[in-house]
Amino acid sequence: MFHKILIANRGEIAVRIIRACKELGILSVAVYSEADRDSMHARLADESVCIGPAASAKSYLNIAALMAAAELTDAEAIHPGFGFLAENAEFADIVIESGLVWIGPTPESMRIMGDKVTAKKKMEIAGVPLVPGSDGAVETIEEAKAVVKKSGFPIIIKASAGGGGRGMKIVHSEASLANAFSMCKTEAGAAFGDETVFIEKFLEEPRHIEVQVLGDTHGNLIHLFERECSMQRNNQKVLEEAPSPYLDSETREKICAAGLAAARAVNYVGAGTIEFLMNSDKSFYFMEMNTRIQVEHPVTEWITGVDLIEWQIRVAAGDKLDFTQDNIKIKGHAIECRINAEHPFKFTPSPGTVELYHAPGGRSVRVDSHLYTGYKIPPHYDSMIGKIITHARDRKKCIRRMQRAMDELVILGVTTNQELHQRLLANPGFQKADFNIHFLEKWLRQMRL
Ligand code: MV4
Repeated sequence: MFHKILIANRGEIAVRIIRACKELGILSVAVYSEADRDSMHARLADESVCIGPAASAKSYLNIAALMAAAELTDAEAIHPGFGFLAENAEFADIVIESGLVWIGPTPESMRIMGDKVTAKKKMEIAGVPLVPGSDGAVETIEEAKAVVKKSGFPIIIKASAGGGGRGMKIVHSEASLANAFSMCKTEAGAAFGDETVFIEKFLEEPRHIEVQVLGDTHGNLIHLFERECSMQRNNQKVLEEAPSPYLDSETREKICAAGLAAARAVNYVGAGTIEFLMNSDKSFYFMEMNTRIQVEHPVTEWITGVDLIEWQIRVAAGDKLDFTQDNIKIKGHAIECRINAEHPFKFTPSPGTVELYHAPGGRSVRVDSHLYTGYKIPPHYDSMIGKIITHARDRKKCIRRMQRAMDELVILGVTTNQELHQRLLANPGFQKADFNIHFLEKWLRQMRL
C-alpha cells in the first residue's frame, strides 16, 4: 500500500479523500491555493503545500506546481478527485511518467471516453445501445442534412471533445440547422481545440440514469447498480438517489449489464460511471462515460456498503477486489442533496463568511462537507459547499429522513439552496418519482409566475 498520497483537489472531495487515507493508514498531502489557506482540506491533511494564487488555472490546474508539490513531499500517488484535472489524460501521463501512481483509470481509457465519437464507436462494437444518429463525426452541412433525413427533428449536435452538457446544440427545424451546425463546430474548436461534432436524435423527456462500475488491475470488473440523476438544472445535478425509483429489476439488470459491457470495452480500472438516457418506455442509450469518482458516489456507497474512495486507492496500489458481483446487493435507499452557496431560486453565487454552521446528524445521516463556522467561502470556485446523504429501508422513509436532516441544517452568513431542497422534497411529483431531466427547470419556471 502507498505510504503517502497527494490530493490534487480542494473542498469537500479533498476532505473525503483525506478521510479515506487516514482510515487506510496512508499519509495525505493537501495542495491549496492562496484563497484556500484556511480551508478544511489544508488543515486535515498531514502536510499542506501552497500551489499558487486563487485562480484555478494558476493553482489546481497548474500541473507543474502539482508535480513539484508531489516531489517536495515524496508522495507516491496522486488522487485527482473530480473536476479540475480528474479527466485530463495528459496530466495522468505526466504523473505516470514521473514514476508516481495515478489513482484513476489508464490514460488510454480516459482518452477513448474523452473523445465521444471514438467512445460511441467502441460502444457500438461492444453492443451497448446508442442514440440513433450520425455514424461518427459529421464534417459538412450536407452530411448533417443526410443524417436528419433519416432521424427527423429534433436533433442534438454535440462536440466530440465536449461532455457534461458542454458544446451541445438542439435543433428543431431545417431552418436553423445550417447555422447551428457551423456555430457548434466553431464553438467546439474554440472551447476544446477540436471542431469534431456528431449528431443524435434529441430525446425529448428522458431520465438520466447512470451505472457505477469498479475494476481492478487483475481483470475483475463489477457494477454497483445505478443512480437516478434526473433532478438537475443547467446540467448541474441538484439531488441524486440510488437505486433509481423508476427501474424494475429486469431493466436494472439490462442497464447494469450495459454499463459493465461499456467499461469492459475499454479495460476499465478504478471507479467509473456510465451515463444513460432512458425514455419513458424504459429503452436506454449510452450517453458518455465519466472516468472519475463523481460527486454523488455516496448514495452508491450507502446502498452497496462499498467504500469507493478506499477502492480507488486500493486498486491503484494493485489490490484485488475482495468481493464479486454476487456479493453486491442493494440495501435500502439513499438520497443526496447538494448544498450550494447560492441564491435558492435565482442561483447567483453567494460567497462570504459562514457565520454559523450546524450540521445535521442522527441515524443514517451523512454529511460530506469542508464547512466550519468562520470559514470564508472563496468566490473563485464551484458553489457546492457540501452534501447531505440519508439512507433508509425504502424511498419514502429516506425522503422523510432527508426532510428531517434538512430542517436541522443551519448555515448562516451566506445564502444556500437549503430552501430549494425543502420545497423539492415536499413536491408530489418528486415524491411519486414522476420526473425527467426537465422537471426541476419546469417547476422553477412555474413557481416564479
Ligand atoms: C442528450 C439529450 C437528449 N438527447 N442527448 C446533457 C449532458 C450531456 N451528457 C448530454 N446531455 C444530453 N444529451 C440526446 N440525444 C439531453 C441531454 C441533456 C441532459 C441529459 C442528462 C441530464 C440533464 C440534461 C440536461 C439537458 C440536456
